Amino acid sequence: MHSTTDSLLQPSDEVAEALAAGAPVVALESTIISHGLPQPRNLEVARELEGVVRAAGAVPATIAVLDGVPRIGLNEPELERIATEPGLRKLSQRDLPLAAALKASGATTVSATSFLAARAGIRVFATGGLGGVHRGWTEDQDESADLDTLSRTRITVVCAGVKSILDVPATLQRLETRGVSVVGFGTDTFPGFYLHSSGQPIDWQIGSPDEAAAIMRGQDALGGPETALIVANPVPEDQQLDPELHDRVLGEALAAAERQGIKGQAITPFLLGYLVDGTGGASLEANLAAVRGNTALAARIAVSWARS
Ligand code: PSU
Ligand code: MN
Repeated sequence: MHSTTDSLLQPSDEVAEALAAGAPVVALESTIISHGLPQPRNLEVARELEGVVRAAGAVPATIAVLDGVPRIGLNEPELERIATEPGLRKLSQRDLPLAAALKASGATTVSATSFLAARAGIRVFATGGLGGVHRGWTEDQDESADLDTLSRTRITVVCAGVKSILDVPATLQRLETRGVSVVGFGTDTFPGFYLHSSGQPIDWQIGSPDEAAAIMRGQDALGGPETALIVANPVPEDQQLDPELHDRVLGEALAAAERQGIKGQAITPFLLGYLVDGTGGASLEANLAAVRGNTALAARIAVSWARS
C-alpha cells in the first residue's frame, strides 16, 4: 500500500528553504493568470505580483499543477506555461487527485490554491476577488467551491471581497453560516472587487498587518474547526471602476451569459472577459489595482506573522 505520509506536493527550492527557516511566504493563485486575465498582460502581471511580494521582504509561491504535480513556487518558464499554454485546465480542490492521476496540467483556483498552500505550510495567500454564490442561485445552485474550502482550511486570504459578478449579500451569508472569519482592512463595508465598496456592512475592522497576525494567533489558540480568515482589502477609490459603467456593462454581461447558456466553470472567465471588453479595458485596470494592493498587504501580513 502507498504510504500516507508521501506528499505529492513539490515546493521549489526557494520556497522550501523559506518555509524551513520560518521566513515569510505568500501564496499566489494561477487561475487569475490563465483564465482571469487576457494575454499577454497576464504574464507581465504574474511576474509583477511576484516582484511585489519580494519588495516587501517575503518569498512568492505561485501555485499550479504541472504534468500532474502540484507545484508550490514556479520559475520563469513555468510561469510562462501558466500564462500561455493552450487548453490549460481550471482546477478546484476536487480536481486535484484527478489531475495528479492523469498527469494533467492546470491553474488552481482559490479553492485549490488555499488547500495546497495550507498543505505546504503557507499561511498567507493573496488573490483578486473570491468566488461565491452566483446570481440566480435558486435556479442553478452555482456556489464556488472557494467557500467550502475556506470553511475547512486554515489560511488567511487577502482579497478585494468577492467578485461583483456574484450575489454579494448571499455570499456573505454563506461565509457567516460556514464560520469563515471576515475582517475589513481600513473599511467597515465589504469591498466590491472592481469597486471600492459593495455597500454591504462588515462587523470587524483592522488597520495594520500586526492585527491580522494577532487574529491568526487567536484562531490557532482557540482551536476548533480549521477555518480561514478573509482580510477584505478594497481597491483604492481613485483606482476603482466607474460604478455606473460597472453596473451597465455587468448587466449586459449577465444577459449575454444567459442568452449563450454559459454555465459552470466557464461563467466566471466569461463575465470577467466581457467586462474587460465592455469597459474598454477599464475593468482590467481596476482588477489589477485590487490584486496588486492585496498582494502587497498579504506580504506585510506574512512578514508580521513570521515575526510573531
Ligand atoms: N480573482 C480575480 N480573477 C479571477 C479569480 C479570482 O481577480 O479570475 C478566480 C479565482 O481563481 C477564483 C475563481 O477561485 O476565479 C472562481 O471561479 P468559480 O466561480 O468557477 O469558482
Ligand atoms: Mn461555479
